[in-house]
Amino acid sequence: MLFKKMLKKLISTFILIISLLLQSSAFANNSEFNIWVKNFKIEAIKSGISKKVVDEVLTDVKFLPKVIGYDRFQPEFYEDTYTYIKKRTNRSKVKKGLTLYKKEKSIIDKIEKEFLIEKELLLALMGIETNFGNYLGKIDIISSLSTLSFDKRRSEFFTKELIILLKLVDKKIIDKKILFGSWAGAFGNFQFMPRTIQNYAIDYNKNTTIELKKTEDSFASAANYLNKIGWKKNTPCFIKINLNKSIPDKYLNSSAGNIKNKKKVKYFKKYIKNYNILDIDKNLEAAIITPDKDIIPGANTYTPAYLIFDNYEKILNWNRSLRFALAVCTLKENFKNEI
Ligand SMILES: [Ca+2]
Repeated sequence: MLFKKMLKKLISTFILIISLLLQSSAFANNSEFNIWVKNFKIEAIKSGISKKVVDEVLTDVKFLPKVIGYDRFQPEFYEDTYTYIKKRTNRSKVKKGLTLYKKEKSIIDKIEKEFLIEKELLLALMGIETNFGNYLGKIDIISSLSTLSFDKRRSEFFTKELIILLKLVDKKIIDKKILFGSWAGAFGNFQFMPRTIQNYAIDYNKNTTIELKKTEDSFASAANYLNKIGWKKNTPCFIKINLNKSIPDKYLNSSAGNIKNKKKVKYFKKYIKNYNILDIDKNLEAAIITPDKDIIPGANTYTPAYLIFDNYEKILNWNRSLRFALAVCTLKENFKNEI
């Protein structure tokens, strides 16, 4: 009994000490953060942004500990490829996309023609990024970008993004009132980072600001981005294959960082069981990916496997994840069968 009491007391003392420590580190962080904000403002003004905008936008800037939490502790659990794709390309997602398409048909069709990007691809990207505008993110991205710039881990990258964003606000291209999005600073229907906005976003309806939470500007900006990075309309993205175990390991890509060993499809003939029934131009350049290999513990090395083409790599440009690109192209095909 006495021991239990002592243990209880010990635990509550321990919790008290931990919370005091956390509080004091938050205080320390806050005061250091305030110094960082002060210095950052000077740098921002030096880089040509007006003092008025710098002061206005950064008035309520806050250090957001939860953003550091997301940055440090991104879950290392990976769903296997089939589960990942299935979850993101299901029937209800297709239905939701079709409803949006019916509502905005004339504008989406116009953008498809003008930028030579399939409407199905645009719908697929919006569906996977934000579930058609339903998950736009609610974090004040001035604070999240500032927190990540203040933090040492990727300070340089996020400081540049924050400066770009302030410049866009200063030029009145982006309205500071709409700057709510993901913890990493992406926002809008297609989750653009500031640099992507600067390089590819457009004011399609010509009302002087780029509204990435509205259909016209967001669809045109996404289509412009895909066009500029070289997506080719009506050419393939990927095709599923059944591999022979005789295939040398070097041809199996399982990381999105650097796709290697690209060859013409026909070069891989002896390694692909279903080669003769593949409905694809055998002279196309392709690489083989096996996304579960090395990532899912105990996964079969040879399944699932896909031949991927140039277009697939364009989607990797958008987001460097093998599964993401597979899901986008799968959802695109699901739409194709319905529109
Ligand atoms: Ca506009």
